[in-house]
Amino acid sequence: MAKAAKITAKKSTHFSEWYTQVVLRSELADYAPVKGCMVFREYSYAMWEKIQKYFDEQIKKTGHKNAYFPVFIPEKFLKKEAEHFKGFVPECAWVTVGGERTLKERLAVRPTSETIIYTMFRKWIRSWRDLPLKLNQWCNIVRWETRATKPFLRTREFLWQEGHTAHATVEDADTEAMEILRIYKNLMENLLAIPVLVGKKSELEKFAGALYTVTLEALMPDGKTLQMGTSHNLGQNFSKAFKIQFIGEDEKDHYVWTTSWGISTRLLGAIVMVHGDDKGLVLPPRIAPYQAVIIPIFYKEVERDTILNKARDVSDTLNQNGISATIDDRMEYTPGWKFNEWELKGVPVRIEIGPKDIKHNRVVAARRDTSERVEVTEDHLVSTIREILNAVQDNLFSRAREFLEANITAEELRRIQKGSEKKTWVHQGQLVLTHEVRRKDKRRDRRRNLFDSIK
Ligand code: 86X
Repeated sequence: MAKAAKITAKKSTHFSEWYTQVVLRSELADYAPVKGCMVFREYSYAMWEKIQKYFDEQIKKTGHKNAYFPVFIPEKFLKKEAEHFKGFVPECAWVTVGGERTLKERLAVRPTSETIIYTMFRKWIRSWRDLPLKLNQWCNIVRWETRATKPFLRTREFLWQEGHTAHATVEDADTEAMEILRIYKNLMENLLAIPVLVGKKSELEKFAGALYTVTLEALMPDGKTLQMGTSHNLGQNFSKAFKIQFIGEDEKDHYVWTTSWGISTRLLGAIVMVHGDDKGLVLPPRIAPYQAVIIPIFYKEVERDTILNKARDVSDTLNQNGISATIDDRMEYTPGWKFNEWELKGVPVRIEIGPKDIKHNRVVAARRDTSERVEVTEDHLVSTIREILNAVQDNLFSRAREFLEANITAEELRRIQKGSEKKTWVHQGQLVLTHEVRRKDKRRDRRRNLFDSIK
């Protein structure tokens, strides 16, 4: 029998090695035979699809539509925005040859799509009736990283969504940037069970092309923060560079106000880091490809058919009731071996069915997060498993929130408030502005209350 993959590095002492082992051995991802690139294997891609489904529904509800723009960006487009992209250009990958011909103008492989999308916005936007224009694109992104690669966290190619919107007023752009933040925060907290702090970047840290940049940051177990998502009010910086004007109701020409925002497959790395333990992945039920794994346990051949049939019944019942379950009926592995494997893969609930359980019309359910085992009578199968899944989801979020709150001190908050910190945070729904921002930008200050309500 094959030896079960095991995590040997300890999360508390060898965090980086632990992370890599978990990602590879749980079969979330693999290194690709291309430097700096990774393969999103089916187990992690299923999670990305859940993120896509959730976010897609939310943005459709708020009036956004999906579109797709070219992966090749002519160099002159990026040059138009030289000021805003300063510092980024070394990160671009370039196509210089097509077929056998050297190109007259080299093409960047999409590092972000502002320039190509705003080139089209210029063509499409004519009057105030065309606004707001709210588009989103799901795509891959290439950035020529030179630092060490980490699956999901830093690779030369990754997947994301980028939203790009155009509005008639700065207030509309503010509202848009804030609405997306709220969707992001809900996604991170309710789906991924990761608490985040929302904060406005300092003038130094914001995207150079933005009026302001707001990000959602999570605290990782090694004490570092990870940027989970970002939303920019780009002001009129891009509309001026790309000449995106509309005729207002006042019949005068105005430049539009734009926003852009994104989340990426980096979120999958955050799930691993925040919730995983020394046995491997621990997946929040709402993002887990399988919420329950059913393991039939039999000692004699005669028990086999009865138990497998029961396992199928249980699986069908759960799946019909919206709980995604799978049976591990592989004959070549022992139940103990399977327990380890599915713990490594972080499945929230394991359901064991043995001869005694059949006799008593019950199954045994084991929680991945607490290792707690309970007997579940068949009559209450669906409701009990549903309760357990909710309990796991809640517990993972509470654990992560306690860690965050234990590690952000009142003193830190005061330091931030005094303005010695570069970042400004929204903590517990309360925006904490730095002294610098307050003093320098009165207009922004007037609009500050918009952000106070983010919960
Ligand atoms: C900044 C800005 C913005 C849409 C987001 O943060 C969310 C989604 N875009 C992205 N950024 C760049 O503009 C950029 C540009 C080039 Cl040319 C590059 F090579 C790397 C970049 N990285 C970030």
